[in-house]
Amino acid sequence: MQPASRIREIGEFKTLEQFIIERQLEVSESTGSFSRLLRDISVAAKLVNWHMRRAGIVDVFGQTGEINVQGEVQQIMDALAHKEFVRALKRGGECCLIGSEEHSEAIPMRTSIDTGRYIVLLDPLDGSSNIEVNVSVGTIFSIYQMPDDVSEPTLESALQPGTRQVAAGYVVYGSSTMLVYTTGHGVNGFTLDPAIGEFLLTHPEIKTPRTGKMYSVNEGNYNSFEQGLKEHIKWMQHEDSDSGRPLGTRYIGSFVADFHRNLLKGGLYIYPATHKNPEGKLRLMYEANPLAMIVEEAGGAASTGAGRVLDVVPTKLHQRVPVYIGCVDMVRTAESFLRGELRYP
Ligand code: AHM
Ligand code: MG
Repeated sequence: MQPASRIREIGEFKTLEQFIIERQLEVSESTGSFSRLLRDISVAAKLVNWHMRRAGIVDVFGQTGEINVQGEVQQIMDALAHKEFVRALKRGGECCLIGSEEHSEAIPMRTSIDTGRYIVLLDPLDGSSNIEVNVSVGTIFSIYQMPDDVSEPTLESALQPGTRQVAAGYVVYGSSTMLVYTTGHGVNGFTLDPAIGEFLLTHPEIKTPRTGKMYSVNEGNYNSFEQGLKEHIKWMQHEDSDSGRPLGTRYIGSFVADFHRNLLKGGLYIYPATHKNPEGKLRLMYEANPLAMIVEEAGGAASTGAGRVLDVVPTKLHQRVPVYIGCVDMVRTAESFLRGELRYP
């Protein structure tokens, strides 16, 4: 009798490092610089994962007592994750400038290797208010190249639209730890095998479905949503078995985790403008743009409600933006409701 599914041996999987080296020509150069940059990011991710897996045993829960640039209470793990990424990128020498959710200014790298021309923008620990209750959190990163005519790494050189990203990715620290990234040539996912400490290619060429059965939004804010979104939500809740409605709601409150589930299973994540956050809550440069690049590469879409996320021209490192992201048909339907072309009831 055949077993229901064959258990694959570790040696059958390609490691992240092997994969990166094979694909390094995708980023228009062959110096190995980009491969080393991704290696540095994956090393930091493993260290953050290590801290995370020990949370509750060692004293890394709780708040630092600092308020970050977003006006949010900084968690100890936020600060630890930020430190690990900055340290790994500094040591690696391929990155000349970091922008982090946990630091008000862009951070130029002072490194002995001054060849690095990559800019890394990141949310070191997204959804960190969820850590204490054992809910998935993540890291999101966006990679740009310094413009050729610029020699000094400054914030201005980092303020490029999302279409100029050379790569983007995230790490989700969940029931397993996964790193997912794209260089604009497909989306690939790697699962960390804790036994050998390697990310293994478990999810090659990820594609998101055209449409899905789930939507993710903080519905507690319903009263402050614009009319089109209110109608869209009521439409998604309407019973219509022919079109598969009502849709289910899944909302973790960790963007990375909600996004990851929707990417694999199909769904729509929304963080709209609200009274409290009139420009939306999520940050353009290190939350919306990287996940927008990934979702588009996987066949989905990302919109501000008024246009493509990747086309927004940034003016500030910590700029916020409304986000409608996920399956392409679901994003287009949301836009139609926002424009008033679709109405409910
Ligand atoms: P953070 O980067 O400070 O963790 O904030 C972003 C998070 C997202 O991960 C999540 O989707 C959202 O904020 C949840 O916000 P809310 O609690 O308002 O629903
Ligand atoms: Mg975040």
